[in-house]
Amino acid sequence: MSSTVHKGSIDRRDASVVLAFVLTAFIALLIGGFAGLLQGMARGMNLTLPFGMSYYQLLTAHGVLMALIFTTYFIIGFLLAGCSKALGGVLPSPARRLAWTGFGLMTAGTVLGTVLILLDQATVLYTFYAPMQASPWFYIALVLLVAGSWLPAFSVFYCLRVWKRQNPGGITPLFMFMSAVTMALWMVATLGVAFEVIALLIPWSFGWVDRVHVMLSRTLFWYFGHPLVYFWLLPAYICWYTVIPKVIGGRIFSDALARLSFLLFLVFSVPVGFHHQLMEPGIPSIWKYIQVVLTFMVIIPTLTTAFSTFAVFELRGRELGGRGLFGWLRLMPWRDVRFFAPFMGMLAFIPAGAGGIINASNQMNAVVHNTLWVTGHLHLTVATTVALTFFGITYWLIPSILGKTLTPGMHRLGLIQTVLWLVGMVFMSGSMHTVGLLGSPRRTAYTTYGDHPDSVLWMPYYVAMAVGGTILFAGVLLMMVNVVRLLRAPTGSTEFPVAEPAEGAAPAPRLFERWGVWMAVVVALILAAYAVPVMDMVVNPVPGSPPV
Ligand code: HAS
Ligand code: CU
Repeated sequence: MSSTVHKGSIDRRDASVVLAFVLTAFIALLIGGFAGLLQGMARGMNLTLPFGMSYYQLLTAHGVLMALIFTTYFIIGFLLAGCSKALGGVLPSPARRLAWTGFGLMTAGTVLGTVLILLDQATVLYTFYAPMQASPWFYIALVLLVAGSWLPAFSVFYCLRVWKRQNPGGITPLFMFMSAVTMALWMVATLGVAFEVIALLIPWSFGWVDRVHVMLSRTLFWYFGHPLVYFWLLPAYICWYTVIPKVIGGRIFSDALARLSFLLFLVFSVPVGFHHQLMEPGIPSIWKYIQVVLTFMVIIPTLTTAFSTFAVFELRGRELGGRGLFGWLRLMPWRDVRFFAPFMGMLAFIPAGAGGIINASNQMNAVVHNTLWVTGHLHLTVATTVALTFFGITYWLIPSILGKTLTPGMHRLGLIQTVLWLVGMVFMSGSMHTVGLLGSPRRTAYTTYGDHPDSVLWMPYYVAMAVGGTILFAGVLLMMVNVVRLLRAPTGSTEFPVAEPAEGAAPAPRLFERWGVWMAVVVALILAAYAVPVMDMVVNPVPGSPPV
């Protein structure tokens, strides 16, 4: 093997598969970002779209490439790298083979899906709600993407098994444990969307049946759609819990609390999809109420995460001599992009999460549902908190696995990229939130509502959104430059930062390693939240809808 010349933190073959996922993620970000730029201009500056494209077509491309493709590929690359690292820098061959096969399937799906969107055969937005109908091949592309992503999930589980065999009775390394929770969440969630696509949408789009059960398909979608957002967030949390403490020179605040938070996310992420359907008829209020209560349960692991991350900052800052209430904050490594980008992501999560609580409250949801407020919320959560953390990871991940140096110049470019992103987002997401409260609908190319004076009121915010979108696109371009520069960085070595737990901390309880118990709780809660209302939909079917 040629590892003598390879200076990366993980095996060269592992680095290749990780890089394949991460670079595909960034290609999706570039194309999806361009679609975002155009649609922002179309709306805010009356740009006529090229090639006879429609606003909705671009919006589909933007949503699919950013929310589904960029995230999933990046996450898989990051988790595989961490598992390799936890196994001493080399993945077991079956795990690597699974990852490559998954990459092939996913990429076939991604290419097919993107082509269909560009051909205007799949203008159904990223949630592909029925009765809007796409070409059947678009749904097949989705199946390839989802089923393909299960294979790298199996790689992570396989790594876990190998580690357990090598360390009988040991507590799984934190990174690997968190990766396995993330992938377990993904498996449970994607079963719902796979069922929706295979059992409902594909037969209907091929014309084998002429009507589709709209309510059931949307319910299955959101059974998947909410845990999806936690599938994006948990890898960012892996960085906050295990990487950031090391970057700032500290230790993990509490290994056991970190694991508990992840297990709570696993348990409470799935049985909550109705909070996206609060305004829909056909679901009895009591079930919406139960799912909203379960939704609010995720506030617990969220706040333990906020507490733990800031505790690490404070402990480290005080160790460095910080005094007073906030003196420690000054001593954080502000010029280190590995810290700065994710930290800004954390700050964004305060308004982002608070907005989520508003969304999930039935009465307030009536005000914000289907308005641009929700678009503002999703841009603060996934497109700021998660995206900035992923960017922060990229700055060390690429040079580390390739055996290159993260230069001071790269840090500087990274800081500029982060600031650009934040400024763009303040304009864009800020105006979206505000204009949403003023009643402007989301997913709407233009509205006059019969030239109601309100639509004049909305216009300045659309312009601000377009300005923000333009700044963000500059941020995407700079990120591409940064990725290319990372690939071409001088040979050397960059640490793969994974922190140790604080000294003297109690080990995690054995119960946390009992996967069977936790999966049983997951299944029980899902049944409690969904069994009755879904049975109700199936047993009392509405006539169903022909395609739109
Ligand atoms: Fe959400 C819609 C509810 C979190 C993503 N969400 C969306 C959509 C996306 C999305 C993509 O209930 C649009 C889907 C579509 O296209 O239709 N969301 C929530 C709730 C949370 C939440 C309750 N969302 C996320 C995350 C996402 C994400 C995370 C991506 C990564 N969301 C909703 C609802 C809708 C929705 C409804 C549907 C709306 C509709 O009508 O269509 C929670 O997880 C949030 C919990 C977070 C917190 C944090 C608050 C922070 C506090 C301060 C902490 C203090 C600190 C210390 C950190 C509770 C309270 C700071 C100290 C210093 C010194 C600075
Ligand atoms: Cu949700």
